[in-house]
Amino acid sequence: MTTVLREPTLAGRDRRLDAIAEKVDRGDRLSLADGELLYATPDLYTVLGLADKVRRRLHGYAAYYNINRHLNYSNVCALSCKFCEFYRKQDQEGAYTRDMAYVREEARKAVEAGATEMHSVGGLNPYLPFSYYTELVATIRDEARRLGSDLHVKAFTAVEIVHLAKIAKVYKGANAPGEEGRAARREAIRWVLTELKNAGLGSLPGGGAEVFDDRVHDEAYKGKIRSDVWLDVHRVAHELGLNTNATMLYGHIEDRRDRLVHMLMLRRAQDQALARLGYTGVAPTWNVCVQESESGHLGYRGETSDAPVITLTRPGTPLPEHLAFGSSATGQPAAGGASGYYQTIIPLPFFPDGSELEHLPGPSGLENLRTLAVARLMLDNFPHVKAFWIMQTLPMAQLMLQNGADDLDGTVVWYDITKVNHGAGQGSGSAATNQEVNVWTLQKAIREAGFEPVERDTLYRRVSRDTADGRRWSV
Ligand code: V47
Repeated sequence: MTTVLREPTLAGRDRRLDAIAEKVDRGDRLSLADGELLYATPDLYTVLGLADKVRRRLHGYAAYYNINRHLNYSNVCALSCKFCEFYRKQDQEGAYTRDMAYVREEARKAVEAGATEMHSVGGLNPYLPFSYYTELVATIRDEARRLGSDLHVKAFTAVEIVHLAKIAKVYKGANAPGEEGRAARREAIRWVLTELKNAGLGSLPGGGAEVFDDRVHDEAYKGKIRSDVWLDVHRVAHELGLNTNATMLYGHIEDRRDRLVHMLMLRRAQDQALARLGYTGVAPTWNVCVQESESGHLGYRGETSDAPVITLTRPGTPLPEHLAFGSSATGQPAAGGASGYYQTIIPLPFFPDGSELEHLPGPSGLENLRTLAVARLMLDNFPHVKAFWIMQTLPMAQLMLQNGADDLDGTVVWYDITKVNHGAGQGSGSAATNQEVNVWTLQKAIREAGFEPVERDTLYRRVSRDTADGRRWSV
């Protein structure tokens, strides 16, 4: 899958990249073929430099982080995805489901540490009722408010939302073929998201997207929702005014083209989200065409010129104010901006250890750098690119700030999806699930990379802290 670089990487500029560089200078949209060249060229440094140019155009010297906590409420899962080392069966050793006393205590600890966000995801637990999930969200918010603060709850990946629709018994009819089934599915998703939003949900994380390809899906995570359903959940969330993120899990059995198609499908979905918010396309040229196949699934079917093309990365046109909270390009955060779009793409490198795909090597550091840079270049309508330090490692995430990333995620503390031993010096020790980094370390990593650390909230608004009591904050 990964190409061996035969030419030395410092062999000089690959002139084939000149046309792409010109497009980047003009802010023109890149095509699938451009993406393929960005992956194929041995001239990695030019690719990284182009991504850095776009990143600086959007965010100047700002690099974002937040103070957050991850809460994995249960690892019991009805699925057995091959790439996953997180899931357990109910009667298996190590299976857990957190009760509300635990959730409340985690919220209290988060508030006391000054967190602004609780990121909560879990397995598809067949034993929990729907009310558990609304209670989870409400409990986190309630505890934070009781302590005179608040926590933004970013929770539940798209596959969990569909699972919730099933256990709430509102998913009936959603599997019918064609338009009828899709309408029923969207209605069911809307119902679930509305209930969660009423309970206090603030946004959706980007997990569970994996790679939008039916072959890869059927081989590595068959029981999961496919791309059409994942995109539908996010679309409905956007329609309800909830911002969402998007991930791409790469470096397993997919190939680089699958990753590019994944990016193009997200780019198209973001065009649609931004169009719903009133954005008009800049000089439409062409766009990826995503069509329904005979089996009813969405997939890449070529390129067309009829969809709106909305880019945010043109030179001289800083991000619109409500997409640019905290950006040095626009200065102060705007209040009450429109919402309902993708905020950030988070490329997630595959960790084979402990999974059924343990025999695979996982992506190299160079592949991680390149993939993040390619994502920055292809996803010209995503305001942010996150180098999730937990999976990239902090030193690599620091390097990525110079190659397209503008965000590191946050302080995290406890993370159970992948268990990486980051070792001493980056947090409170080497226990695999205890993966904490303190604010000082995040800020230091950002400054060392030549950027200005900007604390943001989940919606990328600049956070101000009370100088007397650092736990108190406002946006
Ligand atoms: O959905 C699971 C991935 C995701 C492995 O939205 C794996 O801000 C690598 O989505 N190797 C969860 N990845 C993480 C996630 C996330 C993280 C940080 C920030 C945000 C955000 C979202 O982790 C899962 C899955 O795609 N994953 N197993 C693995 N072995």
